Amino acid sequence: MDDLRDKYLAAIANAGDESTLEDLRVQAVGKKGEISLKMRELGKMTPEERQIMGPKLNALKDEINSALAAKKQALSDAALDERLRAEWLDVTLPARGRRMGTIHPVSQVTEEVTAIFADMGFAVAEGPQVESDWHNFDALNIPGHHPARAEMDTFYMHRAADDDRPPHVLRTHTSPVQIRSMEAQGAPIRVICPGRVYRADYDQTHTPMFHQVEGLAIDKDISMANLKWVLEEFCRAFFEVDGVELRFRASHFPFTEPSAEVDIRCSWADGTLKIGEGDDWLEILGSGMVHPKVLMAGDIDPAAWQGFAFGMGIDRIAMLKYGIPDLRAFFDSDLRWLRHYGFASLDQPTLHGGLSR
Ligand code: 2NL
Repeated sequence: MDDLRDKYLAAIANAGDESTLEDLRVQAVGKKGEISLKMRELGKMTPEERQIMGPKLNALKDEINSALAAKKQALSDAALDERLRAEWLDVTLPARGRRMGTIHPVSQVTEEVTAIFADMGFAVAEGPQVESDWHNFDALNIPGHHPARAEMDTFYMHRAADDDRPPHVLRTHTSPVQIRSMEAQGAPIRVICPGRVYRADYDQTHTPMFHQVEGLAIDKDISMANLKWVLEEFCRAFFEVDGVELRFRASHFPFTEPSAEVDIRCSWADGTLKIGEGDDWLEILGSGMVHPKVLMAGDIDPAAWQGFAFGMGIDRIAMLKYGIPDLRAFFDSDLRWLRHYGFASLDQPTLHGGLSR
């Protein structure tokens, strides 16, 4: 029995893997293993011999089984240690930089403009890009013979030959969204409407789709003075110049009376544009007091209410603020351009954080 014990305990201690261990188990304590065969011999012994040998054999079997179990555990611990060594990973390392794309300057500037006007109490309104010609033109006091309606500027939707209703159009400005806002909520109202607009025009400075933001404020006693303050406040925040100077030039739009175009002071020294200093002026928006006929089209009584409206090109002010030279490149989806002029996706513009950080 001592020989058996020494033999198996040594073999178990030396086993290098689980299958060797399993072979040893079968040889020693398996059904036909050496110890099992010895146990069968108990039957041939005298009761006295059996009383001594029985417990000894059982103890040996237990000892071998626990040596097997302990070795098995040791082997699997060693295997796990080895695997942990091989698959070691420093979870404190920063993640590998994965390109997530960038925010398009048009989206960035739309967010910036929205944040500034939201701070002044303007809500954002959206509407359809395919409009009735009533919402796009008539409601804005643009008569049928007006050049803006001419075939060359406006994209008309297809109509069947036997359909004589007026055709729908791709909206040429976001004003129809404000008409719809007036119809839906009445006065008082303060909204801005950013979005895509379409005009049949393509050259250095025009693309057939571009972006516009318009604003509308209507109340009992809104005046041109409120318009000036709101636009100055906007330009100060957007261009990040404190002593911003604006120039209001008398102008004409069918939907406002009086109307003014707004220029901002700038310089072009060394071919680079600086906003807020110098002796030049740059046109940045159009504005005016909402024409009474337009209020009526929006179901608002012009005898009780009045207000101002303004409009500007988002693409254009994005180019001015961020020094982007070519408008047409905006819509080419060129990845190199997007990486160069795009904004970090997690860097949301906020007024308190500084819009263009
Ligand atoms: C420009 C000029 C302007 C408006 C847009 C407007 C809208 C309603 C009523 C009255 Cl519902 N006016 N919008 C007013 C003045 C100018 O845009 O140069 N845009 C790029």
